[in-house]
Amino acid sequence: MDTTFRDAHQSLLATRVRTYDLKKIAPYASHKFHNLYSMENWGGATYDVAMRFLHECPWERLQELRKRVPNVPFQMLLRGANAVGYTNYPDNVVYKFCDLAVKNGMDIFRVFDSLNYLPNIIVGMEAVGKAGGVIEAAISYTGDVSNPSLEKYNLKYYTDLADELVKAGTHVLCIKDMAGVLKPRAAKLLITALRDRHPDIPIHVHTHDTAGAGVASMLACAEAGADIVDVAVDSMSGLTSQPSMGAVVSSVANTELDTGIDLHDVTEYSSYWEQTRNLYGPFECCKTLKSGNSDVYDNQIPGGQYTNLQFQAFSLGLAEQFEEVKKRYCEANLLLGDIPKVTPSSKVVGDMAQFMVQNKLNTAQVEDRAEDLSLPVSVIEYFQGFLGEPPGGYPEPLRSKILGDKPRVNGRPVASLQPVDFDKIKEELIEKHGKRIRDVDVLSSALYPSVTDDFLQFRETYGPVDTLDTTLFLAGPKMAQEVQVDIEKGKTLSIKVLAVGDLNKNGQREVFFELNGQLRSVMIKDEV
Ligand code: 3PY
Ligand code: ZN
Repeated sequence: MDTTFRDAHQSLLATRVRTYDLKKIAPYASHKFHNLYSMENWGGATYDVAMRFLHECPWERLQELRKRVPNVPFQMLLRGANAVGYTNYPDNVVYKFCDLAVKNGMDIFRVFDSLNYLPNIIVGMEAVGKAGGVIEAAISYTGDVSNPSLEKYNLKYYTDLADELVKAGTHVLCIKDMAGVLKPRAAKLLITALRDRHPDIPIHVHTHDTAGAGVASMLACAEAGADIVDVAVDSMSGLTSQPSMGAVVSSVANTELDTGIDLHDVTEYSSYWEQTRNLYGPFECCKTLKSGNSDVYDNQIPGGQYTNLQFQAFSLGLAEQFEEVKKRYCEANLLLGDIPKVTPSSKVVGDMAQFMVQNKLNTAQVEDRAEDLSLPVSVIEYFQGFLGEPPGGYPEPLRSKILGDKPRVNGRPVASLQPVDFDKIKEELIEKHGKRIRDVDVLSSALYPSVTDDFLQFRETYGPVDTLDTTLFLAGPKMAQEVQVDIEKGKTLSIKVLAVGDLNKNGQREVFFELNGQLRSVMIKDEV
């Protein structure tokens, strides 16, 4: 599977790659990589970021890509009962989401739960199945099955969970190594065990290359009987992204695992992405992340979160603080019960780690003073059971000390939630934004109410900014530069900024420009 259109840029460029740039290369991918198992191009953080930061509709991205790639299965990441959000939604939201996703062109849904909590995974699986999608249930990999002293997440833990997922009807079984901690020897042990137990189920492995061993691990998986591994095109691979497509393709060329992909095509594809990546300089992880980091084997921070935490620490001028956060992250994980760490459980561990750093607390101090600390909301909610149940249960007496008499949820967190009333949301949206509200807007609003409101408002005010090229979108036009904007097929606007007036008493400036040769002006709030 090629992850370039989703996880690679989620991990390296803060999920900022725009539909504009995906659309341009989609036909090439369709022609040259028609024998991919799938292209991952949707879900995870892309849904939220598309609306919140790119001011574009995630559903239109899916539709546009589908038009350009009719022949390669599309794959997305579904966070189980969290769909493409950060919190549990009532089941009817997850069902509706999957239904619309299939209708808009999605094929394969990788479904996971951040605590490997089976009831949450099963909600997602059932929703995908009902919608007619391909169910790829994922086990989030944590620990190290090649280290006999780490007993909690041993081979039996994974094979038991795999048995449950197969019994629940998954079409494909995925090992989701979200931090990149599946070492080659562990990969061989794990995939061999799964292959022996389930000879017929397709096995798909996902990893991140944070330590630098990703290619070796994916080769080990393939040799042990995995059917599909995840890679990103070379120029969007490595570090916290997936291992390199070109490296994997070349390593298995002329063997029985030959992918049939031509390395020259990978190189050409990579060159497009190399140039495109340059457009997203402000979001580039490489500003701070310069090399592989094998400390991920200790801290197990997932790819996207690794770059985020590092970026946060560096932008506060506290580079040394990142070392401290990573140490506390390990401790916070153990305090919370040694859990899989992936959205949103990784946020709980990250929030706890940062809280410990800011308040200069170690594990013993947290345990001693738990009743009196103002812990982050995410941590309290985790202990209340809002995410689901962690493997092996909650650590006690810490949980009781933290919660006191706060309510606790037993079992599946949303089992008692009222279904969302989509008709009511639609009415409210029409009242605010007019009649052009579509079902996909209603669903966006059920998932992200205020982000969707802002997105719809922005679109009404400024029009579809996804037609602007990326430099123009991120940096704006230079004075006297003539820019072309294709608003629809055969309709191009030519815009040239001519002059910017003085600041008036309302904090605005008059901007003079030419639109298709006609002089125009507009008042714009000065935000500098
Ligand atoms: C996501 O949930 O967005 C992830 O990529 C998890 O690994
Ligand atoms: Zn990932």
